[in-house]
Amino acid sequence: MQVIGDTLIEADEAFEVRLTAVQNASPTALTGIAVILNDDNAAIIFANGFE
Ligand SMILES: [Ca+2]
Repeated sequence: MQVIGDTLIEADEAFEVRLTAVQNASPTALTGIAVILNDDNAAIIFANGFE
């Protein structure tokens, strides 16, 4: 699966993939959950006099 990255700070996102009516294999149905973790960080800016 291709992931197109960006630099926006976003919440983690999840989606579910269901395989049904699988033939010639078992189990015949599968469910998986994928999570896209945010990998962007907020910049921390220090103003004079603050740390
Ligand atoms: Ca992002």
